[in-house]
Amino acid sequence: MVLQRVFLFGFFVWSQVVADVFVVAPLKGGVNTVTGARPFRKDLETLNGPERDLYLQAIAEIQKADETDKLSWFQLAGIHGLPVATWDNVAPYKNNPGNVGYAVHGCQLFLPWHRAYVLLLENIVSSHALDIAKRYPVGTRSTYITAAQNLRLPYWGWEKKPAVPSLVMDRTVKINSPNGPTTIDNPLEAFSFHPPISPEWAFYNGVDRTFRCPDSQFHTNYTKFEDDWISTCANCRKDLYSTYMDGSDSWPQAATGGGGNIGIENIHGQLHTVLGGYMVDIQASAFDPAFFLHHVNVDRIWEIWSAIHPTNKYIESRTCNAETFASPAPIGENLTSPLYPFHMDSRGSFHTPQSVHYTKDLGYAYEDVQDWKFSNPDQLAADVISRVKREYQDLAGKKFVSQSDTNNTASAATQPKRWIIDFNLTLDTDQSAIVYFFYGQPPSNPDTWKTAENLAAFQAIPMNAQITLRSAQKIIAPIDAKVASSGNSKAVAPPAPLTDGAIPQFLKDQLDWRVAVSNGLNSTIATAPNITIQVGDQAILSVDDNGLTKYGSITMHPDLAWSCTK
Ligand SMILES: [Cu+2]
Repeated sequence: MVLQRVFLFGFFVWSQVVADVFVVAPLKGGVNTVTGARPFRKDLETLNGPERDLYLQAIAEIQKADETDKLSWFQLAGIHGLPVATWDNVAPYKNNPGNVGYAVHGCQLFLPWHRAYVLLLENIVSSHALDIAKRYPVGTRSTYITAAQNLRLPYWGWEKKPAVPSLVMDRTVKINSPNGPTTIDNPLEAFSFHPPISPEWAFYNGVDRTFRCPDSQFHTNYTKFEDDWISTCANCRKDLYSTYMDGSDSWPQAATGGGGNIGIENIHGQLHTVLGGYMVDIQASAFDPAFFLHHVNVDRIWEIWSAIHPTNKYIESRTCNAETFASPAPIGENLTSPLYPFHMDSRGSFHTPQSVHYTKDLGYAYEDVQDWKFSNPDQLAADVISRVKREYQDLAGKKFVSQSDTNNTASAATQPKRWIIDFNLTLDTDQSAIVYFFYGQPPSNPDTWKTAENLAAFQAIPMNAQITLRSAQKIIAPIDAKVASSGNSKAVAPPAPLTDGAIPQFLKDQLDWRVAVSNGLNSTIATAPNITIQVGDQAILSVDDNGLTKYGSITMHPDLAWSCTK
């Protein structure tokens, strides 16, 4: 093993002694220090040959490592939530902290924290891969060593197509090992606890293997997952495209939502919720091998957004009302906030939002954002935008505004607008939830809600996500088209064209909502959720040559706010 374990022993009793600190360092292999070119974190679907062989074997080795080893899958996954335990000697902020891990959610630190977390696994995978490569026969050894040096963690590009890659689902995989071709248990399909899982996980008690979208026997039901993901994915693609192209320059809004932006964190929550099982529970999600595949993609989404918005102001100094294993609430958010428990150097300093801001400092890149090829950020932005437009051809040009609004563009008095639901949901549950908004009445069968013709918007909220009060803003689907196609007696088609002034009242009259909760096994309609809804509008100010849309500030209509318990 060539892991960067650093042992420092002071010569004097008063010198700082930091024993056995794991340093999360940028990988150097394959990095061109002259041009700045860095190996890609690849789409899992394109990972092949020696890199695929090494990656799968490395993950399998980490999963098999003894659970007392801090670099075992068990302990690495445990950093995020359960078990509530110290990692790398980073102490809890008080004795017996609540049921929390080190991970930060619902704050600006969400993206930087998870970037450091993914980099930690990348360090360990790289180290295993180099060891494994050296075991190959002389004839192929040098090829495998080069592959190991270039290996970075792959991602699951879940927004690219509504299907689960076979490498995520198959129970076994064929690889070329140092001893020749062989079949192994697929380490990306599940993690098996060993020794058996502790009773601390009441919900999962007795099930020693991670599962997804489970049936009543706690077996993964992929058919259900793929069906669900097809409809959710259509929604998240719109959210993502809108975040890239229509969203504001504001970093906090892009990261966590607000100002008409749903936020990358909320988009990421949809996969957690729909994949279900371990993934839906924030406290247990990191044990599922899909977690890191998912979070590499989330990291990629952040990287794409940053390239498109080169002048964004990263991290607004403020506090965030969240608590973690190592920090009491509220957490201070600024460029130098420590990202516990990830050590940046052998002296025991922690990574910060600043230290993980640029991938060029972290030894990896994504094919979508090849910064070293461009002499300035604007050229890079133009290249990334053209890639995004190609990837989202089906959505390009659709601005999610109402038809009547676009019809009104000729009028000097009105500007085209988009409409936003701003909601505050109070729900007493520790289950995951999905809140749906409809024009008129929802269909009676909750299973059809996600694909209902009169669906205006929906938002998935993972389990243990401070769900008792959750607010978000959703851009709603074009009003006229949805209402006209709903064929629902309760939804009344607006007098055409609906004037801007009449739309808020129309929405208040027409918007209905429901909340479905899930314990990971069954979905039920939530009891007694309370919601406060306001609608807002946002003028479309301009569309630049690249197709990037600028919006005005949101005008809320608080006089028409309504509150409701079901
Ligand atoms: Cu997380």
